[in-house]
Amino acid sequence: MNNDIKNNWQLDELKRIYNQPFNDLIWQSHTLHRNYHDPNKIQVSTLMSIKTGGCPEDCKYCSQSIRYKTGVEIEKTLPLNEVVKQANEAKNQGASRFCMGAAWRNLNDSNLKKVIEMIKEVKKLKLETCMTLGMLTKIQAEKLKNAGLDYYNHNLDTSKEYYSQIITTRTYEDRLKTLENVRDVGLKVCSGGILGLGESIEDRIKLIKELASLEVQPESVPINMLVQIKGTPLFDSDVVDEFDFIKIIALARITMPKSYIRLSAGRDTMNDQTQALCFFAGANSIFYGEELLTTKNSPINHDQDLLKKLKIDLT
Ligand code: SAM
Ligand code: DTB
Ligand code: SF4
Repeated sequence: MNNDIKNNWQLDELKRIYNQPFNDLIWQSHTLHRNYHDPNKIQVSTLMSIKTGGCPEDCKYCSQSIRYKTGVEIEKTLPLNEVVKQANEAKNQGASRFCMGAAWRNLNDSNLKKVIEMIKEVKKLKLETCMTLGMLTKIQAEKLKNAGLDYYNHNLDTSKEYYSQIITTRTYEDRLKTLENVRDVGLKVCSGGILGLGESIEDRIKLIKELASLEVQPESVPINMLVQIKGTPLFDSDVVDEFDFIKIIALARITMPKSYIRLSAGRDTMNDQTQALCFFAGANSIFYGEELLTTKNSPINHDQDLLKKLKIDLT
């Protein structure tokens, strides 16, 4: 237990919760959601790719791995003024957090200097800052924290058991180590995963178990639906049943009641009713903006209409 939050869930217990009748599961998750959060408010983050493509890693879902022919053009790290310009636009559109992502295996020292400048400038706009730059050492994490970074995103992606089917160039333990480094220096942790990689339902439940078992649970938990990218090994994989997706959101809410659960990539292909059920089940954060990193997000005017219909306000 950590601050009254249970983090010693057993797999059998989680399976029992997940396998309840749909209405019982959603009732349970929504009830908990109301105890910890305002059900009619969501947090919005805007994503920006500060360094696109050419990544040496082999993540089988990713458009930015150099190993797959996906048509994504390799770009250099973007200049500071471009980052500040996009952060300003995000703020004007209502985002409270600006997340900067780079197609790196890990952060190196010359890039560290550049991202520190970005953090400092984005902070001046009174936005929360988040970065996702690959693996981090504790010393690097500390430097980012000192520059004013609020959150670091590093996903576990899937279960420990299924992970090696998806990525071979770094281990699950490497990912856990980065999360530990981030936590140790006092940064807030954003960590979640992807559904639709060909994993079993049990793998999905195990992913949630891993996240919920961290000594301090992540403040932010992005649940992505695979965006299928032509040219990657996972293109044309079986699509996730939307009820199964909603059930994982519910399980994340039940096991991590205080966390923000982000309905992340994949909203573009989800209908409004599915998204509304995800919000009911406990999702209370989204990415807002025309683009994710290299793919389209749900259009802003569409999101605004949906939130208006549901009478959900931005935090
Ligand atoms: N390169 C860094 C890393 O992998 O840690 C940071 C950027 S990476 C694109 C961040 C996360 O985006 C991945 O861990 C993965 O969970 C998610 N992601 C990447 N491509 C995706 C896709 N096609 N569909 C859904 N999620 C994806
Ligand atoms: C996360 O969990 N999802 C975001 C963010 N963290 C970095 C990334 C989604 C990427 C979707 C595919 C793309 O646009 O390339
Ligand atoms: Fe590289 Fe990150 Fe894409 Fe993996 S997910 S290939 S590490 S950019």
